Amino acid sequence: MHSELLTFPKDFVWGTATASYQIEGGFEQGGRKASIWDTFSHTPGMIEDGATGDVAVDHYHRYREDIKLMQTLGLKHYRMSLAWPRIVPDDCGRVEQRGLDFYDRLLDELLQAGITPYVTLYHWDLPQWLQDRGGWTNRSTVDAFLSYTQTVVHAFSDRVTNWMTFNEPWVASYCGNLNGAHAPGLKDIPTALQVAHHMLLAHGKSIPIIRSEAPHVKVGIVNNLAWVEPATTKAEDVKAAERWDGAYNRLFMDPLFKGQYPQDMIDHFGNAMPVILEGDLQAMQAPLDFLGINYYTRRLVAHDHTEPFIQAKQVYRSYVPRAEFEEFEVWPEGLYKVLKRVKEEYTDLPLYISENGTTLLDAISEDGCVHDPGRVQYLHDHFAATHQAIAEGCDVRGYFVWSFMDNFEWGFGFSKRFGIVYVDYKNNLRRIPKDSAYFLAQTLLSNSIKVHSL
Ligand code: IFM
Repeated sequence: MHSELLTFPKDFVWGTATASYQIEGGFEQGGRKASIWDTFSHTPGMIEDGATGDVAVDHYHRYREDIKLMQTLGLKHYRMSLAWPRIVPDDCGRVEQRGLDFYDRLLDELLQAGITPYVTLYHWDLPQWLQDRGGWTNRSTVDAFLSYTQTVVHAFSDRVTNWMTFNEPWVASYCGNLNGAHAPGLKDIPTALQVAHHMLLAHGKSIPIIRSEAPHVKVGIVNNLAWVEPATTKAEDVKAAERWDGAYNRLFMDPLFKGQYPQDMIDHFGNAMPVILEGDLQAMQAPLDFLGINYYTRRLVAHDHTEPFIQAKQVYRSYVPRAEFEEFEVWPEGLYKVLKRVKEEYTDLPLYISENGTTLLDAISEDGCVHDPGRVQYLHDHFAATHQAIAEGCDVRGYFVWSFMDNFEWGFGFSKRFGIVYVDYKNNLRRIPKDSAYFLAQTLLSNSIKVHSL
């Protein structure tokens, strides 16, 4: 057996990621009003363990302690999101100064700790007052987003130089409006596609606004991309995999980089396609400074004529390990392939892995530590896959592990743990770095990982 050191490029950005609703809590503090996730999580039966984000992991009150912990671990980069309902809580469109003040304090604290923030504008917590007017199905929500964007970019770009517009528009549109698993809990194909269109439009239209408010900042979007393969060589499975790729990957990448929706998707969805006004596709193609990629899994796909959206389903192989979050295969090679594909088919822009991580049944051991060898291995293998893509010419600039700490995992509530820091829900939400946190700390210190081969 020999071992090799894989060194990452100089200045490679190592960090962790979170999102406002998943960690903040403080749901009625500082003038914040409801988001669609407050409404959804308060509706009985919507969240697996009946949890809400009312307190989440109380980052709203404990942000100083959390930042101190990041600093102790040597973390120098942090991806977070802003809660729109803290900034524009109600339908008069008034800006809530106390919301801005909260993020002022948080950003100052990060910078004082030597941590660079990467800030996402929309990580799913749409103000409820906008949903009451039709949410993302209503084109005027695009304008509301632009106005919110202008406010926060103006307020924070002296300290935030990396902005991300939307996080995972397909999850926000489909899980929220197609299968009802996320807020606002709708189940309708044309609605989901119209929502996707308006999110991509809001993204595109926000770019010139951000550039004119803050010409010095860098801006990008975060798409979650999967590596898709047909379950068999049968023509119907091959076609099903193409449809999966079309609906979940290409429908969200082609407008950004090719200025059009994929023709096979236009044919497939027919009348369910969204209303597209003149200039929309052009706006969506606004030039970016980077692309964020969230990668979690390969999707092995088979034909399924009963599935209403794309007549396809995901299948699994017993010999391919899966995360405790069972929908996800553990498939690091897919990350390498996604990165290569993005470069070959879409763009040479700098790339960030804006999220990657896994769930395990973590527990506090007798020694008081949280040992998560499965997550350490998972991260190691995905870091190695990224290194390979870099070695083959992909311009990957950084890697944000999802997530800094355990948190409210949407429809699963607190039943899934993605953090590299354990949150003890039974004991005052105390934070305990898991072994994976120390592994990340060591990786970023050496800017390298060790791989073993026979
Ligand atoms: O927790 C989510 C995050 O909000 C978006 N990306 C996937 C994560 C894990 O499911």
